Amino acid sequence: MKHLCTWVALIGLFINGCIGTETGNPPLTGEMSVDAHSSDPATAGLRSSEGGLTVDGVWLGTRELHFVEVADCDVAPTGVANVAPLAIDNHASEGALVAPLTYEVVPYCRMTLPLARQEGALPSGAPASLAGSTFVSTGTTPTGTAFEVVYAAERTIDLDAIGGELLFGEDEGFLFLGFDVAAFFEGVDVDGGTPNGDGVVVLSETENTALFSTFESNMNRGFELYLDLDRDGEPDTPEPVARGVP
Ligand SMILES: [Ca+2]
Repeated sequence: MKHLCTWVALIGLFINGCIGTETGNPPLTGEMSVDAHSSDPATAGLRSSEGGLTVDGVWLGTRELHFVEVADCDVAPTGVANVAPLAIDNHASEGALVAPLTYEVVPYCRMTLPLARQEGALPSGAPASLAGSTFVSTGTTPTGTAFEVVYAAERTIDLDAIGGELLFGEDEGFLFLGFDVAAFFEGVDVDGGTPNGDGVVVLSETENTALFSTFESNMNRGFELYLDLDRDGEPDTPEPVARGVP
């Protein structure tokens, strides 16, 4: 019996070694809620207007999301993803997407978020311009003109820790990844754009390029990470713990 117990203990160690992490501990699990929101509805509101733009579409998906440890902050992340790829979806619709999260209790300096290109059949309700694109936002201006922002290029957004590091303790791996439509559209005079033949103001690399350029320079800082320890799918605090850097 003693030999059997020894073997069971050794097998246990072996299994722990296989599923463990660099710290030797198995990864902790949590959740990431993902949703668009607005920090300033007077600039851009979500599904309703408070005098600014009304945004009804924020279409994007990602490849794997990684937290980068402080010790490896200058290195591109490798290894197991902290969050599996997020399917391309409209994050301006009602309700947050909730994705499983794995993490360790180690200081992270950033999270990397590579946008995914839409390939194959379009998701239900998606605008045609999403085909081959990595980001599309749709809505209407205060004067009722429809608009579409179409971003076609590959882009990886680094959300840098505010205050130097992100450290999530046990039971603290509950986060909210937000896409702030007010940050995206700050200073973008969509009503000043030239509509196409369908009456839609399209902002892209080839249409209304000056407006698109302003949007693009805003874009990264609209990606924000907050704590959501109460797991209500909303940020716990007004200020994020990490934000996209231009
Ligand atoms: Ca919350």
